[in-house]
Amino acid sequence: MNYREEILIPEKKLRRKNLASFLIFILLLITAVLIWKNLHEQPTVAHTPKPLRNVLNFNGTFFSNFLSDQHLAKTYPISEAVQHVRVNGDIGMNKDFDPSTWKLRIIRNAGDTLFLTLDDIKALPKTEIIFDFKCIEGWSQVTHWGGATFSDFAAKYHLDLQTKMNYVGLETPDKKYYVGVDMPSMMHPQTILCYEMNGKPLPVNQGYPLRLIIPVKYGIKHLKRIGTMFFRNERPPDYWYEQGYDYFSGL
Ligand SMILES: Nc1nc2c(c(=O)[nH]1)N[C@H]1C(S)=C(S)[C@@H](COP(=O)(O)O)O[C@H]1N2
Ligand SMILES: [Mo]
Repeated sequence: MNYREEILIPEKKLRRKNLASFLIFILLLITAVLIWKNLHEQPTVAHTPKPLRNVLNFNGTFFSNFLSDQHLAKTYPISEAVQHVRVNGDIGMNKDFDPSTWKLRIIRNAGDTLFLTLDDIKALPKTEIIFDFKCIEGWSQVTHWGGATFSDFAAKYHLDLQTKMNYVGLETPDKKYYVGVDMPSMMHPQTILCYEMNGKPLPVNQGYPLRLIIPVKYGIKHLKRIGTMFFRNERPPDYWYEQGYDYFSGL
C-alpha cells in the first residue's frame, strides 16, 4: 500500500457516510413536515387539532382518575406568604357588581336552587392554606387563603346526590367567566370556597365575596367572584378549555 491509497480509502468511506447522514436528515425532515401538515389538516376541538386534543383529554382523564384526590399540594409556613398578591384576570369582574346584594346560588336540581349568604359560608369551619399558586402563564406565588372546604360545605348542605356527579360548574354572576371542575378535585381536602386572603376579607379584585381556591389546579380554575354552582355528569363549559387549554389543568 502506498501513501496515496492510505488516504483515499478513508476519504471515500467518509463521503459515503456523509451522503447517508444527509439522506437520513432529508427523510426525517420530510417526515416532520408531513406530520406537521397532517396535524394542521385535522379538525380542531376547542382550538386544538383533534389528535393533540385526544392526548390532552386522555392525560386529563388519567390524572383525574388516579391522582387528584390522593395527593396534597405542598404547603408553606405563613412567613413565606407574599403580602403583595398579584391580581391576574378580570373576566366576569365588571365594575357595576354590587356585593351587598350578592348571594351564592347553588342549583341542586332543575327547579331546586339554594341561595346562601357570605355569613352562611363563614359559619362553616375555617380552613387555611398557604401554597404556591401557579398560573399557566408561567408565574407562581406563595399565597395564604382562608375559607370553607367544599367538602364541609357539601356535607352541611346535604349535597350527597350532587357530589356523586362527575363535575361541578362554577360561573361569575354575569356568566362571563366559567369553569368546570372534576368532583374528586372539588372534594379534595385543600379545595376551599375562599373569603379571606392573608387573614383579611378578600379584596374585590381578588374575588370578594367568594372565590374558589383549588391548589391541585392551575390558576385558571380558581374562579373569582362565584355567582352560581351547578352539578352534572358531563363536562360543564370552561372558559379556557374553549380557548384551547387542558380541561383538567391539574398539577
Ligand atoms: N372571574 C375570574 N376569575 C379568574 C380569572 C378571571 O379572569 N376572571 N383568571 C384566573 C387566572 S388565569 C388566574 S392565574 C387567577 C389569578 O388570581 P389572582 O388575581 O387572585 O392572582 O384567577 C383566575 N380566576
Ligand atoms: Mo392564570
